[in-house]
Amino acid sequence: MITLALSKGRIFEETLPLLRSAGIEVLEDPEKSRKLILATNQPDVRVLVVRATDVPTYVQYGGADMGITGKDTLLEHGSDGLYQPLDLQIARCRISVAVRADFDYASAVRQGSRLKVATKYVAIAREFFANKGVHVDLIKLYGSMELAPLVGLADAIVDLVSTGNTLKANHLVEVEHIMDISSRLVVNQAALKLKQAPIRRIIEAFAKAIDDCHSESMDCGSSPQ
Ligand code: PRT
Ligand code: MG
Repeated sequence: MITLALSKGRIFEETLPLLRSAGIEVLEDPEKSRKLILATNQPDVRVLVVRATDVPTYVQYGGADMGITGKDTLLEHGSDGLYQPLDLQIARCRISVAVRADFDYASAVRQGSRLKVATKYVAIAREFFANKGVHVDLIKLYGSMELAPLVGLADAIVDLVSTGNTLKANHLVEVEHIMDISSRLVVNQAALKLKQAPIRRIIEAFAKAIDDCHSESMDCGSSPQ
């Protein structure tokens, strides 16, 4: 049995075409079913539905053999014990610093002010501002980061941006582009040894699907714009 951990929403949706190219069809829709273990048309492949931030944990401890997770989650969680054979180039976005449109970020940085930064990505934010030599007080949030500058909880946020519509709707502007993000295939290292043939088959099918997608310059459903 091969167990693949996925999160509901964009990662699940964008993974379906890759699974299809490996001959795998998921038999239930996680948005409709309450089941957390979904069968596929392959009797020896099943899908676990877990929170996006829990995917690396399931794979690390062998609760799943493989999983698909954003690079943001991997950087924040750490990737000990995880083999990362492929950048799937799905669920693409960027991680950025944003502030209220009326906040003068450039002068705050120039003057060496201490910034209050709200984020779910404490590790990524800490490293980014340390490299820049900016002193920050980090405030850990679990969602809706965009709200923090609006109510004076923070001067800035570090968050994912794809279309930029959420920032715009909340009168926030992007002032730093920290890095580009896409989703990675992660594999449990012990599973890779014990179930080498079926796992390799899936990795190769995914790799071929990504290649085909790029060589034909098709819209592969992963463009944020
Ligand atoms: O929702 P939950 O708390 O369970 O977990 P999650 O938010 O971590 O999961 P999910 O499914 O929302 O995101 C899973 C992964 O998708 C992330 O870890 C990223 O790698 C990737 N991804 C790609 C994104 C986005 N694009 C994205 N736009 N994740 C979140 N967003 C957010 C963004 O932060 C903003 O608040 O979507 C909102 C809309 O973005 P705009 O710029 O298009 O308006
Ligand atoms: Mg979410």
